[in-house]
Amino acid sequence: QFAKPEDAIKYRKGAFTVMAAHFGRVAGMAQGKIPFDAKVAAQNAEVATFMSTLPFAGFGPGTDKGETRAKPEIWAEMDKFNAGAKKMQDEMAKLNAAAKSGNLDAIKAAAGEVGKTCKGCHDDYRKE
Ligand code: ASC
Repeated sequence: QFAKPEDAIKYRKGAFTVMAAHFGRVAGMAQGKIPFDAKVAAQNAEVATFMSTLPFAGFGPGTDKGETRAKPEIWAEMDKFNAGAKKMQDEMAKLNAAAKSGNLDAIKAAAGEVGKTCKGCHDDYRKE
């Protein structure tokens, strides 16, 4: 899928960046930092949900070294890492459903759960 390990690293970072941009808009509305617009929230949740499926293809063998903050524990604990990825994707899908409903309270709750999954993995698997 990737010609070189650095291509995979670039890919996964790009996918996380795009996911974060779109999740961030929904999270911003959930936190009252951005005015709530149900249509915009739904559009951004949809993109974040799709993007959540992409980054993990970029953590293949040999992609532990290079321009990355990914800790070696990822490859030593790949099952646990993948379980964390799945949890994030599941919570993001719930946020997507909440955003489609247009219910701000449901969006707030679901966005909080997504944020916890982001932070959990960063605490365990991302260098400062
Ligand atoms: C975001 C983002 C993260 C998470 C994290 C949640 O919007 O870019 O990495 O939420 O800050 O704690």
